[in-house]
Amino acid sequence: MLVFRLRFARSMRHILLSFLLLLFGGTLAAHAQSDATHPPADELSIRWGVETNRVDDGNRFRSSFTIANHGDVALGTTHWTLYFNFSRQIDPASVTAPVRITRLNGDFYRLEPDADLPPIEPGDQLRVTVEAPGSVIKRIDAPAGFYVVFKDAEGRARPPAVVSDVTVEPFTRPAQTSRGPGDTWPVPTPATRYADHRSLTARPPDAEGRIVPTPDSIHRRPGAFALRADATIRYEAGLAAEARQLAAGLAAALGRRPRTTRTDSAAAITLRRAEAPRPAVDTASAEAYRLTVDPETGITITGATDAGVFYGGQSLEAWLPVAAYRAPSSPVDVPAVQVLDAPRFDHRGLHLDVARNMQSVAAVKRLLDIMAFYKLNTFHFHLTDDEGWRLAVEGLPELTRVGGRRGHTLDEQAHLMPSYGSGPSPSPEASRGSGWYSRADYLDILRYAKARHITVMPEIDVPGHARAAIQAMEARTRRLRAAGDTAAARAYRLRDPADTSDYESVQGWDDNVMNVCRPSTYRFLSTVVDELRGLHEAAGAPLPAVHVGGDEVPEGAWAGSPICDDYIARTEGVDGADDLFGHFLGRFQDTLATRGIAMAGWEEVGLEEADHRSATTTPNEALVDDDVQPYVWSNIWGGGTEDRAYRLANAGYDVVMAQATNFYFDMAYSKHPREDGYYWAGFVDTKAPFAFVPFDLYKSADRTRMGHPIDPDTAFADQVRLADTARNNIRGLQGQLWGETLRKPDRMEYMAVPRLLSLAERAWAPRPGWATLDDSGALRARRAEAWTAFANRLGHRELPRLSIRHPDWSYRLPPPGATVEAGTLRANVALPGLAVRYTTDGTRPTATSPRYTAPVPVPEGATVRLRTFDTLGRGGRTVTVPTSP
Ligand code: TNX
Repeated sequence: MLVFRLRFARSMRHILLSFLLLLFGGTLAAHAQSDATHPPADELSIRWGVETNRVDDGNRFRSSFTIANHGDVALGTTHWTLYFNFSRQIDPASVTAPVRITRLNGDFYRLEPDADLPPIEPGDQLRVTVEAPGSVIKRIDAPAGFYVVFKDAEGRARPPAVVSDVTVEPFTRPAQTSRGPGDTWPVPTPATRYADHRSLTARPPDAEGRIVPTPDSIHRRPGAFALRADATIRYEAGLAAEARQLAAGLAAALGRRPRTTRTDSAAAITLRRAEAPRPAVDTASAEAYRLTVDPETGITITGATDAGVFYGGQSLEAWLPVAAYRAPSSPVDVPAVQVLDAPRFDHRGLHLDVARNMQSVAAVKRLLDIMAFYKLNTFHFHLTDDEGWRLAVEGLPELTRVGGRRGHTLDEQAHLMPSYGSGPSPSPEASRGSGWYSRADYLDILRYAKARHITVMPEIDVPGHARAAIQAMEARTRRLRAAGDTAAARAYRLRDPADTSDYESVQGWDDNVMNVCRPSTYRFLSTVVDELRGLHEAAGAPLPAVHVGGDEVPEGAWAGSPICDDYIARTEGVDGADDLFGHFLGRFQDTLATRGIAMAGWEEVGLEEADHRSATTTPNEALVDDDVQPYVWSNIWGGGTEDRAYRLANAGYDVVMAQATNFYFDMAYSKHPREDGYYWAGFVDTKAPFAFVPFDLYKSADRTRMGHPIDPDTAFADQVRLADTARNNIRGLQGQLWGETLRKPDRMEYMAVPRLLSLAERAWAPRPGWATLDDSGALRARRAEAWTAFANRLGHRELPRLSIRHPDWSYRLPPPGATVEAGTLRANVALPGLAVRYTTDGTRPTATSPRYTAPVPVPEGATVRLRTFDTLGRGGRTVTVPTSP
């Protein structure tokens, strides 16, 4: 339909143009001809699809590009070049048509016609097939960010023009949806979902299930306290902010914001800090609180610190009947209770990558809101990577001006090249590849986080994943050299211009590692760290740790650097390029330590260099006694590195569990081709973070990334266990929102929630009974029961409450399961309680379509469509059920 309309518009334009030509004759015709060396970009279309993932025994895939000319003039051979991004490595030898495809760097490609390519005539198309290692099973994997650069008759390049008519062929055949012969993971269908959800018998959550994450203990008392709209909140000194936040939250249920006061002795709600020591909250945690609801005397929240008071307030909001939020009223009957609560883990983190795709300050604040709502306390802010540097640093304007923008360029003098489909425009308004946080922006974020008891841990990813900074400092060097200031030009340079090292990073970059042998690199890092310190100080926000990345330094970096050769010769304890990584970390750690800042990093910071790219794990003894905190991430079930977290913790490192299999929220929720996300570690559904067992993670493994069942009793026999004495070295858990696929504003929210609620449950709630079972069959059975209860809490209560309190949050609404058999529709949903609505006339269900509550007869031959809706009428993906057998 859309295609038809476009064509129609095009031919209308054609007719109109011919008509004008007839009318005005000569001059206009001459003008039109001189301009018409090629069709405009909006008269080109591109179609791309996977032909098969089964080339070379399933190790390669073949896909095709079809470039069609809908214009009035031929697309000739010499005067155009097409650019795009594609995160697979096209084999240039496999390209079939007379075109050349070159990967310029990273995921950035150029496609040029060969001289013998016949012109693509109006109405014609060119089909090019290409092969690449690996496989592609999802729409999000498709090449993106297409634009064309035409040359005029004199060979001058015109401004790049976006090709927006791009179609990705659907993934329907098994050869398109299977990753190869070892792939046994089924593509979800309405019927498989229906079968999967059947065990989740819908049952309204009992009162104890009201608070997510589950508190340490809840004691119900008889009766209820009538909380009136004219209630006041009395607070002790130092708790004014917590009182205001609670008042704002309760306003949603009471229809009016309670007054906050220091003095009113008859206040309905009292906020207090416990006197030292802290027996009042029965625990030593600084985040502990006690919430008491007494039918007579009202509500008291006692916190060990102001953070505890804040969490007590969050729990009180959650404890109110959800009906009060649906229809604010006064009074609200608050059931009497005593909640004694403290988190299981000190570190409850969420990581957000804004380098690959930028997120606005507003979007970051929204994420902080949700983190605070579920008692997460650490925001790991991934500010830099190969594809972008997002923090303004005083005195180094190129960092953001060049390193913070992506757009069409072949020399990267002014900005970086496009990545992840960010397109030709370098403008932050036009591209999520561009943008950065000014000093004021960053301060704003810090203050916002602080008010919600969230610590911001910035990440400056070095020495690999550092291309944006390297290119930016090259631009700075050029500027100052042109100005004749050679000393200043060198001062912050991050590469050795004579480096001949040949390497390639995971994302395909051949130049993304800082030179760790130049003094200027360390000067650069100190400058950035001092900037961060200054910012955190100005906001009154702590900076206990800087995350230095340290991940995925490609093999071969520095091997061809004369500066490094010289440095190695001069430096004791550094015998070759292989020693440089550890040496660099030691130096950077000193820089941080002298400023009182701990060094956090990905797991690599705790490993011997040689282990980074292998399945072995030898903790690096040199840093164990320093304040170094590895974030363990790189596990794939069956991959051999599952025990890294325990090896590091047993060796004495303070470890954060950030495992890809359970906590990578950039992985797709499912294998469905339209469910966006990566899948190198498998598919990560909402249950995955819930099912994680921090002290015995092997119990979390059910299936390999290819879908093969895992027997946890035998599969991990060779893997190291967590020593009892090392339990305290597990600091906590963290979810990761990597940014490659966060290409649209609300994607971040979709990828974060509801998985974030499962993360919060596992990081805050006490260790569940099922996790301690040794019999794996019994464990799985009890875990399934616990999941059923939790899924019901989310669907019946917590997500409706979230919708009301944060109405603009676009969390994921899971697609329904459904079958039509013998003329009867049966449907269900992964989080029981969410509304499923359906149509039988082929139209897309809306918020007013009939709600499914029990099996319904459907007319023969009807097309049944279903969608899941939230309480505000927002719908998820449409599901179509085949009705003929
Ligand atoms: C691995 S995890 C990376 C990131 C990617 C991510 C995508 C880690 C420390 N490095 O650079 O964004 O996978 O899932």
